[in-house]
Amino acid sequence: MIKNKILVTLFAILFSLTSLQAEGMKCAAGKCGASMKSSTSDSKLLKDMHKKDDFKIILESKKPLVVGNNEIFVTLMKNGKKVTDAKVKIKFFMPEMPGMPYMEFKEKLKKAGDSYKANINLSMGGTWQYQLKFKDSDKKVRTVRGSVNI
Ligand SMILES: [Cu+2]
Repeated sequence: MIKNKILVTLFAILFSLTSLQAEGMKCAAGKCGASMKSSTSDSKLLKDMHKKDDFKIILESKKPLVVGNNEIFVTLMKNGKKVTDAKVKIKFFMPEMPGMPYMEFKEKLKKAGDSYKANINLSMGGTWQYQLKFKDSDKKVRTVRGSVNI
């Protein structure tokens, strides 16, 4: 049991380090996720933009994020065109903290017009990290990471 706990903690640390690194790289390239958040960030509206290979990935919510259920939308663009036939999934997770186990919520997104939609349940306030994976017709799985605060 203790061994399991240590493993989970190690994974949590690894995940945080990986996302920190990704964040740093984005910022270094002058495409800092934070700077792209508009002045609405106070109201906790999600609006994150990522770039990966030829893809531009936009995550957004139409309502402020809350503890509980949230609808989020993902739009994939490739060379300025919307990609509407990809497989997209997302995982929100919070590392283990004192008195609180590791938590995660996973969901496959469904098509919603030219975008994709997911219903995400965030069970507590704080910082949630996310990992979005998508697979286009070239079958390659691409991953982007970020975080939200609620
Ligand atoms: Cu927590």
